[in-house]
Amino acid sequence: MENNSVSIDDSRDDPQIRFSDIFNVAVPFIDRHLKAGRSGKVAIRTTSGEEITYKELAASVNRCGNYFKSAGLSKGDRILMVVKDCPEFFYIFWGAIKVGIIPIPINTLLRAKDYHFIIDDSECTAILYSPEYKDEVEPAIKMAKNNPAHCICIQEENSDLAELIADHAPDLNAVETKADDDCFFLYSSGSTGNPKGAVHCHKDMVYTSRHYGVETLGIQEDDVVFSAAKLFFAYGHGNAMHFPLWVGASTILFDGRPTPDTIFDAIEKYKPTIYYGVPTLYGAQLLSMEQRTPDLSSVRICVSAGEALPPELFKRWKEKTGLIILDGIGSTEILHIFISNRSDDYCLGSSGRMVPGYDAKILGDDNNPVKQGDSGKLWIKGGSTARCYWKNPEKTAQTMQDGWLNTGDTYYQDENGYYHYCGRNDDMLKVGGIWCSPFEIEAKLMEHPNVLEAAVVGAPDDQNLIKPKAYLILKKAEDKSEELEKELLQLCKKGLAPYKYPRWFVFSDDFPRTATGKIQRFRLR
Ligand code: 3UK
Repeated sequence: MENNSVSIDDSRDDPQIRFSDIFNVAVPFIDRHLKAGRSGKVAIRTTSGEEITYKELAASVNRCGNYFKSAGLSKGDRILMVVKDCPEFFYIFWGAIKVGIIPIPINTLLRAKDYHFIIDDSECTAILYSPEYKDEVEPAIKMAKNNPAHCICIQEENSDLAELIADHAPDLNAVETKADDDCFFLYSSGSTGNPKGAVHCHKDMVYTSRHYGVETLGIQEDDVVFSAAKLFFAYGHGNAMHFPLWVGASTILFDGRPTPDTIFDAIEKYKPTIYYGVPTLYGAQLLSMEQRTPDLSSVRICVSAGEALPPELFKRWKEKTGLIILDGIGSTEILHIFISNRSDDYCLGSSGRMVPGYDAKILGDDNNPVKQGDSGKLWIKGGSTARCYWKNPEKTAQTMQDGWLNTGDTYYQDENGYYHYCGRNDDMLKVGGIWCSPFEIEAKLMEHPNVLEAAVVGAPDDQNLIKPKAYLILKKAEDKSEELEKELLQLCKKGLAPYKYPRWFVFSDDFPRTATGKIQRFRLR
């Protein structure tokens, strides 16, 4: 096989991906497009009006790789990226990979103490950041024990990336790496404890792009993608960067805060064919559609991940837009989505069926597989799973065993093969000795027309027994009343197993959320 190439045997039902012995993933994702005749095609369009062709992308990636080399960085060094969604994100990420440096994109919504931890934990040699984040990043650099040789605010006078790389050559041969050499890390924030760096290899992006992007989603060269989930998030990373670059499509980058209006504006103006959102945003978008009728006619696929999509949101979105939302579950450790609904094969309220290339097992408390239909702990095996957590053998051993990854989720599989989410293992409730999924109760509450969002947690009653407690955000706060509480109670008592109705209702304006918008139920408890 030619160096840096991938071969896929399409004649089989489960196409096998093979990698050349020498394999640097920047070649198929960046360089390949020039030979394939896409030099003049737009790879990246920004909502501030920039257009970057595949040829310009490759040249900037190469200049950036050459710049890193000239700055004394070398193979195996790690660089942190606290970078907003902009073309420079691509130049740094791929330029680093091409010269064997390990880029580590991190959440741009973190605080100084988190950056401090990651600067020390990763033992990075450089940190590159957008000026928007300097107030949190710069104090973190000062606090850290590790002293990165290069701290660069990339869109500021004197350290603007475009200027730093301008004098470097636009050609660069990829450094020799292997498909299972370390390529990039993504830090995953657990609900407790410090973030852990999931170590991903060169082959991983190929695996997700092929099995999820192409075989499951059906992304094609003429697609234009737009992800409301940002590039630093593994979900956004695949959506807006890996998949379009794998097939030679175009991606739209928006560096601002995703709100219903900013997202609708971008969709109307840049006309994506694939739109990726998260449930919370779909919910807010639906609400805003009471005032605004956005033109979504360019969109053929809507995707949701990050947390389970409540069936009510799916139904309302379909009613309003005529489009279905494809829910799928992914994780930072697996890199992207491994169970998913499809346009021609979906089951409302489920995460869908297995993505090709992944296997699942659902284990009971005794660590044996449960009967089909019973819920248990979901473990996943597949070729894009992180090799380990960086410098954390204990967590690695707990989470990754014999190629299987413990997702931390409880699932059951129905008789048609669809997987149904029942909650995080740590969020599940036992009520009267029986497992009870907060998610099921939330979905029921959200059927009520006044309810925007619901979060259910376990709370002790006067006998110190755990019972469900519902926190609710109403569409209009003034709708709160005793009458409404009674209606909600009736709705739950009628539609759920008898032990499952919430014993308390608390109305709030917002919920505690992670930086990526997930509800932090443990903080409500
Ligand atoms: C939960 C879901 C129900 C689940 C992610 C798509 O979310 C992503 O990665 P994270 O590491 O979190 C993983 C955990 O989030 N989850 C995600 N999607 C769903 N639960 N239904 C869903 N559709 O607990 C999972 O273990 O932040 C999502 C692609 C790449 C990703 N990294």
